[in-house]
Amino acid sequence: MVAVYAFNRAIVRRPARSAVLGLRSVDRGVPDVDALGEEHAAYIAALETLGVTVEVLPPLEEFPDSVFVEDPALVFSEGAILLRPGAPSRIGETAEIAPALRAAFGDVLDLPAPGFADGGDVLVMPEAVLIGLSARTDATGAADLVGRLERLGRRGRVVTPPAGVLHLKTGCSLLDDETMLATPVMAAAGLFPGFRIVETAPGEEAAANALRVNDAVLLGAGFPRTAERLTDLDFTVVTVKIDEVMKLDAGLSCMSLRWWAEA
Ligand code: CIR
Repeated sequence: MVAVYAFNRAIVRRPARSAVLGLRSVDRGVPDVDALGEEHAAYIAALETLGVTVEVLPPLEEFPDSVFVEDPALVFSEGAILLRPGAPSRIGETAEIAPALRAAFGDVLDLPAPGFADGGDVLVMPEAVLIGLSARTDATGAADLVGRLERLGRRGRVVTPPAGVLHLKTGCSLLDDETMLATPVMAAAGLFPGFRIVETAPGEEAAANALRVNDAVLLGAGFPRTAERLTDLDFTVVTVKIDEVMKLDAGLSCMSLRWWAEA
């Protein structure tokens, strides 16, 4: 099986001008939509440079957070799962992303009502798929998702991340088959038995939502000490500016759905 961080296809959606109305739990300022568009374009370019063919969907003004395509769906080489995002303003994003997934995958499953699950709460690891309970992902949604994952040959495991994080992956990301990048708080939660954990540097917790893509780790720009920790461990780090993205409580995984498509 190819590594869970081997990707040759991705779907992204351009940010809408309505992104200024996107959900924000912490006020870090209103994002500048032009700068957000530039960050998004640079993100696409970074994926392409790493060997990923990117399908770019048009912006959706009626859904301010729809640039974060990771939340309404999950994708694997074996098929896709349409999710039910837990924020009322985002539930309609699933129907919007569905056509692109039906075109790309033979097998597209649905998460049934009434549960909710956001893709940001799902961390794909080599042996299991972690599903974090959160304000967006409830126990019913998580349990139903375990069943859907089984149908795609994947083992789901439900975990309870520390309180106060938006999504499981707000605080952690997979670096390789045995290494996890995590905030100190997430690292202390004991969610990753058997993994070597690299902690984000003090004050750089937002770096935790990194994205391993093929041979490189995409890391937000502006986290020099965390970048150094990764390069010291021989990871190839590619930095991407996400200042505007972070104002919307998001990071690098949130802006794409990624998978390995067999030729
Ligand atoms: C939201 O609150 O839903 C968006 N403003 C941010 C979504 C970030 N997505 C992710 O972490 N997967």
